[in-house]
Amino acid sequence: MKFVVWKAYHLESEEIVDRYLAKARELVASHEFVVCNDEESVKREIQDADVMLCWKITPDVFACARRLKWIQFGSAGIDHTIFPELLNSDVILTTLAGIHRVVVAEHVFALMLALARRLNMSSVFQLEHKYDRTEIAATADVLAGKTLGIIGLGRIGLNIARLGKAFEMTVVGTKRILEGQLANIDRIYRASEYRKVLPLSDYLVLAVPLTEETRALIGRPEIEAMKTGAYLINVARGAMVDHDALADALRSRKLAGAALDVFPEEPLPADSPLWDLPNLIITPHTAGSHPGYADSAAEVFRRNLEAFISGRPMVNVYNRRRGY
Ligand code: OXD
Repeated sequence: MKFVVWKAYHLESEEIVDRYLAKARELVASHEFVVCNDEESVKREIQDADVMLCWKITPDVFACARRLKWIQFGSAGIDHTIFPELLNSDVILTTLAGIHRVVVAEHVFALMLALARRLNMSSVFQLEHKYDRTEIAATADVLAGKTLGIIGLGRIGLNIARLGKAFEMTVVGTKRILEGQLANIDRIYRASEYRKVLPLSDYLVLAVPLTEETRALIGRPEIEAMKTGAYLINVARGAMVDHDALADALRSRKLAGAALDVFPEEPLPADSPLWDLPNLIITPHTAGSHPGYADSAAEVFRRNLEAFISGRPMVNVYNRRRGY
């Protein structure tokens, strides 16, 4: 079999990606394994490849594939690289969904604590050598006793809920399929009822995949429905939030603060007004970054490789009907 790798568009460091690819190469030692860095070489090498490992594929590259059967993507979400020809093909698409569940939940709590404890204000003061307690002492708050609303109780959402309980928060959330009893959740709603979570939440976290149902999930009316003084944290996808409406709500203090790890356009353009909002924390799509990526990604690839070769069910298969 031939495996082709297109090493472009990844969110990890080169060193971490190289470690993942070295492990993947070992797993397919008896097969051909070709790593491409540029579009021209991948267009050539994909022609007779059976399997591709990549972070993104374009229609032009996909059009060159003659016998491709499986693509293992290097990210949890693949909304950025879905196009009709890929969707309508019978190539198996697998993702790394789930590998970020602990690190993203910890990132969410880092952001929530930073917002509650006004760490962004302290950081600005530190750069200015300014020892000023007044506003920080007057506005810093605690998480205990507050309500945490989680839109999307999937693998990441459930880990956020686990931490929420450790911080003595009330946890409410939404789930696409309601089945059985879920640990760490005080109240659960169907995905379509997510607006019920808005007025309950002191901290509202978006942790759903981007699909037609979740695009533009939080617009002006939804922000209006939130508690005055609440916080919004988005570690899902930028296209879910109306950023003009969010900026207005942060300026008027309808929302006390927000934290964004994802943006409709990445990198966030240098002239975006979001940069200048003092009550907004921006992280550059790093909620899932950690050194364990190489091992976790290679483990998903190993399981899928074994399943692919033996014809058993693979893990993290992209569901074309659900859109994730
Ligand atoms: C992903 C991510 O893997 O956003 O999809 O980090």
